[in-house]
Amino acid sequence: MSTPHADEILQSLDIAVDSSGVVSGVGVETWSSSGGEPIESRDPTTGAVIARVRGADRASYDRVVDAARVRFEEWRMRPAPARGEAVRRLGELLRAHKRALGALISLEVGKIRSEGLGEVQEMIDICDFAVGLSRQLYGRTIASERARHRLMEQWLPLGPVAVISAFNFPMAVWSWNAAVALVCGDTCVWKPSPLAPLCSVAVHNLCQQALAEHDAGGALSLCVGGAELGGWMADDDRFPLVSFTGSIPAGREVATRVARRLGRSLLELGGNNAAIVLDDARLDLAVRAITFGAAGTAGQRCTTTRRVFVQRGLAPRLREALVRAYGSIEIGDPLADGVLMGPLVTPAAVDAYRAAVATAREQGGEVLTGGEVLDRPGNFVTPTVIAAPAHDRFPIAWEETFAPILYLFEVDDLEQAIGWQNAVPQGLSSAVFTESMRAAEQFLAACGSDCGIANVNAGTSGAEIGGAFGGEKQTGGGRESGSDAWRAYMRRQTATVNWGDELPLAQGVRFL
Ligand code: UN1
Repeated sequence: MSTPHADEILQSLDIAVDSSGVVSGVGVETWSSSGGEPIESRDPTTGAVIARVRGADRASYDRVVDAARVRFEEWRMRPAPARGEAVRRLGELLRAHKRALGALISLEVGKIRSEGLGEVQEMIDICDFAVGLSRQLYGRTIASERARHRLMEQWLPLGPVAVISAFNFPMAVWSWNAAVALVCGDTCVWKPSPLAPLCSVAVHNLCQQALAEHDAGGALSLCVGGAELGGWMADDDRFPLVSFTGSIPAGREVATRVARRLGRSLLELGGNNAAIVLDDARLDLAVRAITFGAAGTAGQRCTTTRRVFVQRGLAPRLREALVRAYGSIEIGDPLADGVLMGPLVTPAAVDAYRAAVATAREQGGEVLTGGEVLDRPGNFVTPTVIAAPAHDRFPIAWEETFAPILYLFEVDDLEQAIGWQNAVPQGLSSAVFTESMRAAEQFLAACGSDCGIANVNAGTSGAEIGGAFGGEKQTGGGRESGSDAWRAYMRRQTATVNWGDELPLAQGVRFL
């Protein structure tokens, strides 16, 4: 049933699989491991089923959410630095299991080894960040207009948070939410992508260990399932906040349902990220950044570089250099040495790739390299560069295809490049390559990139956790991970304390 290295990886993470290939549960209080249909985890490299994980039915889901609610009432009263200690322990366990967790990501979603390890590092980093944050949940004091009054703003825990994550970062995106939410005093219920249930079980097991050592069982729990489960969470008043990462259509559905009950949602949806390369750019930097940005993770990051706007003077050289760089990308088993690109996640993703390449050709694009589905087991395609006509006559480039397809446009100048870059519904990440200080500043100014992330001489993907991560327009407007993104997980309270003997009213109002 499973590929040879799969057993080894699962064993090293204490994931037990019974004789019928189903992962056996941990505690039902924290992991909704009964009732629902088993969900198959498939290895995208071979197409084989690795194991099956039981999904949550409604009754087990309700039990998990109730437990998260009960734990919240206790957790919110612990001092934040004490909550940080549990996150510190989780970070230690992630460090100790980094290699195996990275390999499991490669096995289940097809990331190359280095990127699987990078994803685990991202989790470790956010745990470190959250531990520090646990002593920095600052509010402000405000000068009161009334005598002998103190006016202050404080941040308080919000409640259980639903975290719905996508397959492409099957561990890290959850951790950006969970590590921060925990120190903020919230509990979390995680619905991972049904394409990556084993990654969630492995992480969940480590969470249980860390939480048990801090007498905090139930603060992090797991429910495995598909869209129906996501719908339960969106409609569930027990979650004041639903954090959703995924496609724009699914995000629209979740946000609408959460809004109907006047809940809060934190959205991290699709991107359609561009790199602008001006005539004076360092070609070597641009080529490396674009190749990693577009072909890395087989084009399956929300930050993947999907469009390049190159100024005419440099266009022939960039084209040639990109085709050469793409020629050196070894495709294959993501855990094998030297491989730089693994498979796409599912056969459906291969179909979407094939369809986009065909549409691009119909719309006047010329495939410079790639464009093929490999004739071998697994979901393998070749990384593709397509020379595109004018952006406004090439609608396929306005949408996000989650695959390694890069559209290359020639532009006259920076203004045209920025105009085309911003002319799509998504607004996540962006980059400019230039040696000109003025051009870089123009790109970062109000007339420049309209994205949540804007980089100079660095690619669109691979953001650090220290910054707030997220984007504008249909990307959803949410911010996760570093900076002050923690505020989304707390409620703000404005408090006025009168320590005098009088009761002056604000705005000088007189009454009684
Ligand atoms: C995503 O693809 O959903 O900036 C997140 C990056 C990573 C996160 C991507 N740190 O590419």
